[in-house]
Amino acid sequence: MDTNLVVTSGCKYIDIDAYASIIAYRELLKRQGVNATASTLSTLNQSIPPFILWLKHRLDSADTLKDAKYIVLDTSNPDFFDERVTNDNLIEIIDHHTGFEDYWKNYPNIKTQIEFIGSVCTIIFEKIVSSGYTEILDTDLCKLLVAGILDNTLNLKSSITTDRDRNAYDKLIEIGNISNDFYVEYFSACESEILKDFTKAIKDDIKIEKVGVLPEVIGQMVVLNTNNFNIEKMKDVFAEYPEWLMNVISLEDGKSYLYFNGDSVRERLEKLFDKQCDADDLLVLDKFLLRKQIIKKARDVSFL
Ligand SMILES: [Mn+2]
Repeated sequence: MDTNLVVTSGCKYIDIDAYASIIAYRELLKRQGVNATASTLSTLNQSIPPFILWLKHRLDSADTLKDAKYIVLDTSNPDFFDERVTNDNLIEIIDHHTGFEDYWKNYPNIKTQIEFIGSVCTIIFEKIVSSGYTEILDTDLCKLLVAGILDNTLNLKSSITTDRDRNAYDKLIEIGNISNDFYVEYFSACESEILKDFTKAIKDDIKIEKVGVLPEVIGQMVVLNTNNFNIEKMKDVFAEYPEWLMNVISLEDGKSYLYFNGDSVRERLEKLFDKQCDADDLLVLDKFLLRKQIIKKARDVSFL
């Protein structure tokens, strides 16, 4: 009897890169005659809006199949694997997060491909092409993979984006006959999910750490554009903190909108970024920075 192969990802939450790549890899394996399913025990996060779930390629149910072998995508940290995975039933890992490359060298029976590129969807697309099964790339499968690339590379504008990601994106748009505006459809759908509970979305992504001249409390939200971003509602969330900063990353114009409170924070931010504020409580960066990049900058700058 054929072995059951289960393609899965991390525990707790999975994002669109994991969701799309496990489904696409299952499609490739099935086309190659392998008995493969794609499933997760984790919650799907807000990067997987309803219209993505309604595409024709979907997850299989997460049954625990007897004697199943597992393939894990989009994570290589064994502490964060889907709960069904053990080092004994795991046969392959494909990931784009660094940190565990050496660990897996101790397990030569587990095939490992860890590459620091924008998205695992890019790797799966390349696998489909190099194995000669491009015909499985129908419009819906292309949309899944494109969404994974868009999300993980922040609309191809994040510094982790590589030429391989851009090439995969271009090819998928072409093969799937997808509109160049698909990014608007995708990111608007994610934004609507976030805006359903705006306050919770901000609260769930607040980082509290005192670094350099930055306020101790820093929030972050990724939006298509700032049109629907409710500044007053945001200020309510931060009202309990003496000093705060909110990094709103706008994907359409590629800018960071840094909202903050107080004259002192304003002066420190103007110095840090060597830029005048656009308003009493707003500094706009012409190229967006992720919160971790802002924190790194504050840490590296010692003159303040
Ligand atoms: Mn990823």
